[in-house]
Amino acid sequence: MNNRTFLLCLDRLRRGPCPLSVPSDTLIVPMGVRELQMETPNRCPARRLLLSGDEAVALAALDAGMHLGTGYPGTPSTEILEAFAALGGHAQWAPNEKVALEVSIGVAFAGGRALATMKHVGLNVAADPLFTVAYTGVTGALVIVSADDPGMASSQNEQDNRRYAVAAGVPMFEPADSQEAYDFTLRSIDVSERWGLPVLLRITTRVCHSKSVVITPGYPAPPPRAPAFECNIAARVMIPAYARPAHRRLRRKLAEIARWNESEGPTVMIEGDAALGVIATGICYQHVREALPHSSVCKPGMTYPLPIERMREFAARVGRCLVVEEGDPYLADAARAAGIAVEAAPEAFRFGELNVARVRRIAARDQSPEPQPSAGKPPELCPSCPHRAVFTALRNLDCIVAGDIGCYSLGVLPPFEAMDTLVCMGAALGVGLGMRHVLPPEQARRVVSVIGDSTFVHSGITGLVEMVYNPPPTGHVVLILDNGTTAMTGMQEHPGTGRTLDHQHTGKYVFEDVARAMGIRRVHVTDPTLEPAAFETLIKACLDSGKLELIIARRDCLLAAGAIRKYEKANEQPH
Ligand SMILES: Cc1ncc(C[n+]2csc(CCOP(=O)(O)OP(=O)(O)O)c2C)c(N)n1
Repeated sequence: MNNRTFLLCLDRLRRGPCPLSVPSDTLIVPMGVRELQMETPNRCPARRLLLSGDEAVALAALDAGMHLGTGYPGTPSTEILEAFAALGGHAQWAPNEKVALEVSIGVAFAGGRALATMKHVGLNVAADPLFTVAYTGVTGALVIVSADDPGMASSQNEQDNRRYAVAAGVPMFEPADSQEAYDFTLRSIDVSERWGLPVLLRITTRVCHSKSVVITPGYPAPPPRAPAFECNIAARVMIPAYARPAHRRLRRKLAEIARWNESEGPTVMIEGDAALGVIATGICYQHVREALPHSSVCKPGMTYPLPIERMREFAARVGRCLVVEEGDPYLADAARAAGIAVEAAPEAFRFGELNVARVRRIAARDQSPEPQPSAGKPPELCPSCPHRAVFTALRNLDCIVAGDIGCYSLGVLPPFEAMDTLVCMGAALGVGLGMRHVLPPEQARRVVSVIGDSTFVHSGITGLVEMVYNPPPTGHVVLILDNGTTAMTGMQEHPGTGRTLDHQHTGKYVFEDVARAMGIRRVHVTDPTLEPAAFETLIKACLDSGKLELIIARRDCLLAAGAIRKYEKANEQPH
């Protein structure tokens, strides 16, 4: 059975257009990945499961025999690789998203199936290889998950990564629930292998984290080919002479995929009230079904290239054609550019997530002020978090703090209010150096760059290279907050912990050794919680020295410390 026949069989297993409307006599197994783990090696019986979107992607990856899953943690994508590993898949954390994508490209060049997972801003880091792998194409399958966070539940911006699919020329699927997260992962593999292109699986917070029913087909998906190297220099070495035809090749493939999407793509059409038709994708489709149950609906599953002719026919069949989407007016712009008369939500709905109430407002053209959600309890550093000692010292010394992203970002809030900038992962070093270069000396001498251990590995190291290469006249002080884990996203390992995703012993990236090897002579390793006054004195001395100073504040995260001890002990046992 080939991939496409498998997908057809999968379709036949479904009952009704909305997987959430499972008939009442249907047994739903409320099973999470933990229970599924018990089922191996017969991984693929017909099952009805209750899974989150992230778990569904992981299960599909497993069922499809994905050779490798790699990524960098980031809400709401983190659980995909964790679930994939828990199910028995080969999963690993990369130092950052760019490396994760590059490793995946290597797997797919070698004819294997690869899954690269990241949050939306992670795709910015991985954008360089993304744009060019669209030209090279792949021999096996490459599925790139972009988990977007409209509403910024846990992010520094709410960029809409559907734009990346268009800009890079990468086909894109958008699941609306866990069933589609499972199905579209398989479809992504199919499209990737059929056209030899990377495929984006764009998924948003609510789909990632909500649980809904998943039906699996009852037999394993067609097995992947065994990876083997085939030389194809013109396809994979993107010097201009080979890249020019590669770009033309990409556009031809995208035109073919567009035709396929019109005729065979996973577009759901619901014939309802002809007076109101709604075009919606992803989680917005679920909100529309609840808010406007009688409306006609057009839900493209592949959203790049769009099934624009099907959208045109749909719009022509209904009186009023409304586009309901979170984030940018991506669908509305595409429809209008194609001459389809659609109505888009007013600008106010571009901000934050949509929900059923907001969709009702959009449909009613209600532009009255929206009720403000009640202010919740502001987040704060845990009691006894080692970061507290650091921010107490920085506040007492009145430092100008170029900050970064992690639990320690909470140093910006009371009672510390000791962070002055936060842009993106790794920016603490460059931003701090920039300020040092131009501020008057008395201010420049107060500037400190503060960065977490996982963040330093992700993208801080090149900032340290910059510091050594272009040192400011007043020197600089960098603080690495080494709490032995990636705390913010749920305690993931990283190269600095010396343990793999599943907590096994591996090669360790030692911050102080790397810094010394780079020529930084003044490296201080200390526990900031042991003697807070001495720690503060150390920072003051570093600020006053006018040299390049690196302080590694090392103390395990309180919430991770017990587990870290357990992993280390287990790793000491002879295997
Ligand atoms: C490009 C990018 N990838 C991932 C994330 C999600 N994220 C934010 S901070 C962070 C790492 C935090 O770990 P660490 O630097 O060790 O600080 P801690 O939370 O442990 O204090 C991650 C993975 C992000 N914001 N941006």
